[in-house]
Amino acid sequence: MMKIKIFRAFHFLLTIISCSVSAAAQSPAAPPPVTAATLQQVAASLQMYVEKLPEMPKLYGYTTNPTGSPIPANLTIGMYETQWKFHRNLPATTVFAYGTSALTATVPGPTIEALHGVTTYVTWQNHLPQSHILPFDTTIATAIPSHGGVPTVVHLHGGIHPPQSDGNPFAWFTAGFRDTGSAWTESTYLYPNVQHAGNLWYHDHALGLTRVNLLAGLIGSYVIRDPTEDSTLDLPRGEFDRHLMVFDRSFYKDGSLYMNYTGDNPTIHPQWQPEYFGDAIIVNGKAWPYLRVQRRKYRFRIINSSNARYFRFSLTNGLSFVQVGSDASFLRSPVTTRSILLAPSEIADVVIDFSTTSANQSELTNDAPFPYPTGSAVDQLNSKVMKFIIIPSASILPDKSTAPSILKNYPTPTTAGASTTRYIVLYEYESATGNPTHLYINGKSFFAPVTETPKSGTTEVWEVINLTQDNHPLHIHLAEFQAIKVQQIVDLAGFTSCMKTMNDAIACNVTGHVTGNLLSVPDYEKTWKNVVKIEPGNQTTVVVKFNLIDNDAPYPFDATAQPGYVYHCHILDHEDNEMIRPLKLVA
Ligand SMILES: *[C@@H]1O[C@H](CO)[C@@H](O)[C@H](O)[C@H]1NC(C)=O
Ligand SMILES: *[C@@H]1O[C@H](CO)[C@@H](O)[C@H](O)[C@H]1NC(C)=O
Ligand SMILES: *[C@@H]1O[C@H](CO)[C@@H](O)[C@H](O)[C@H]1NC(C)=O
Ligand SMILES: *[C@@H]1O[C@H](CO)[C@@H](O)[C@H](O)[C@H]1NC(C)=O
Ligand SMILES: *[C@@H]1O[C@H](CO)[C@@H](O)[C@H](O)[C@H]1NC(C)=O
Ligand SMILES: *[C@@H]1O[C@H](CO)[C@@H](O)[C@H](O)[C@H]1NC(C)=O
Ligand SMILES: CC(=O)N[C@H]1CO[C@H](CO)[C@@H](O)[C@@H]1O
Ligand SMILES: [Cu+2]
Repeated sequence: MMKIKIFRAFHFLLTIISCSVSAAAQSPAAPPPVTAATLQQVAASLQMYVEKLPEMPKLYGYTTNPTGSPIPANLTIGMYETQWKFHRNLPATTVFAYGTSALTATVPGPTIEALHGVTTYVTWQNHLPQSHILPFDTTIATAIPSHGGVPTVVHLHGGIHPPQSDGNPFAWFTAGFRDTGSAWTESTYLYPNVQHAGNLWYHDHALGLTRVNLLAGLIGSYVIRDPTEDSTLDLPRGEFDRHLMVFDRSFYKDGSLYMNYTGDNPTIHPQWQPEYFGDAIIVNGKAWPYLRVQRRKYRFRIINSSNARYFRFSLTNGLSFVQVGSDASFLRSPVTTRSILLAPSEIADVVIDFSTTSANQSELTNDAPFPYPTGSAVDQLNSKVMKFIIIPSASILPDKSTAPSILKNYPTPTTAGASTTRYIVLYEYESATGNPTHLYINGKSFFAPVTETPKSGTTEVWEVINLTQDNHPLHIHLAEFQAIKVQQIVDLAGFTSCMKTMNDAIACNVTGHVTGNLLSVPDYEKTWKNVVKIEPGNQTTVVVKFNLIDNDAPYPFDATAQPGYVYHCHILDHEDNEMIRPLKLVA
């Protein structure tokens, strides 16, 4: 009890401190102002499809003992300031990158290959300089070290691991651990990899700096493989199984990363903007790359690591996606689709069969408006992602891979047996001029005492209601979850105005209002996930499991320990401005 109190008092202190430090003392000096037209010109000057798609370096999260059995590995991964060339027409750019040395650090960072059932230990080290390369905003709750440096903390997105290894926003640290946040306890993180095979990614999660640190380059992918699944499923493997980490960035003429130094509500927040959109689409660290493929099946694990851009992908020349999995898990059966909508931080695991076209190339395109779903239409730049060049058939190796009709039978999500139903309501607040000032969940700041305290080992139902104009990707740490129902809210205006005064779903007669049309959950989202999209003006019913989904087994570690977990919107600009709440499991 005592410990919790100290922890909270410290958070409070931290906010006070952060508000009293002037932004100029911490944020880098602003470069000369630049217009949106110039940024677009720079992006437009990057010739499409001339950069080869990089494959990021691999690090193995396991090793073998003398008898050949897999055993845990100890990795050390650093964060470095380095130079990265996003395109041959662009000067090298200063970035923050993960890697095993300053020379080998990449954007995105190395792909960590983990094995189901074998623990991976990672010692995360911060080698970043005294000052940030991008602007940030100390009027939102932000980690501020007393001795300078860039606060960082790594979260393995989708990982089922103890709270001490979760990368709590308050567990940040600077170079050499000179300063640490109030929840910092250890430098080596433990990832048990007890969950089924799936697609994860790691990224920074420092308080109030997540959007900035990811924009600077602190992202990487992590895959859990299960040899039994590999042998029973026969999906494309080896060089035919690739990661595509997609994000958007804008650049100044000198090649440096662009982020707006002026907030859209500068008297309240000098720098914060509700969403970042870049003009250039980057895949595995290169703008609009190409990949030479054989006329056969490939598996692509597509990760949207944009700050705020949704992508709706399609392929030209008649190709389809055969979606086999999402972020957390396989689908029960493959779903063939011409287009896939990915929210920030969502992952699609797809097979593309290049033998089903006679064309010699196919473009991966995007047509999602931004912000999604009511924002601007894409233009000729951000409507393109990358190109596949299909090499002449003479060089095909026999392709025996398949996307079998039954991939995996996970338990079906059900509300029966749920221990608790919670209403999770998303709010956006605006200034008198109608510009967003901050976003809250359940009308509460991140610093308000914890209200979500699920019992470890149980299943809950979360009724998620969006009272904002945007679609928000909801991410719950530790849990795996699945949307089972989306229903429109009738008399939305009346319900919203009641909620804005009372902030109490039951008192505002939520069940009387959630009586509108049912929307279908797309087939390719009917699986256990780490992120679900929350439609505006609708209630989304989400089954949330706080145990291992395969067999309902309890977590093999103490999930109730300090500092607990968090759940939040995965639009990073929203998360940083408090669309985030603590999540504390109890025994
Ligand atoms: C990893 O570190 C642990 C604890 O320090 C140690 O017991 C283990 O032997 C190490 N594993 C390898 C492969 O070095
Ligand atoms: C930066 O944000 C300010 C405030 O919203 C806006 O006026 C300006 O046009 C933005 N700059 C660019 C290049 O978009
Ligand atoms: C990528 O993720 C961002 C934020 O997490 C989201 O805004 C964007 O829509 C996503 N894009 C795609 C293509 O999924
Ligand atoms: C691909 O096909 C187009 C039109 O059929 C042709 O113009 C082009 O030269 C071909 N490219 C390659 C690389 O074979
Ligand atoms: C809740 O709303 C429904 C539908 O508008 C209405 O029929 C019902 O009387 C309301 N219940 C209360 C307690 O206000
Ligand atoms: C619910 O979501 C659907 C799909 O995005 C949208 O068409 C509809 O307008 C939403 N309902 C309300 C009341 O906003
Ligand atoms: C697109 C959409 O329907 N957005 C709605 C989200 O919820 C708010 C408040 O309830 C509505 O005003 C928006 O129209
Ligand atoms: Cu959001």
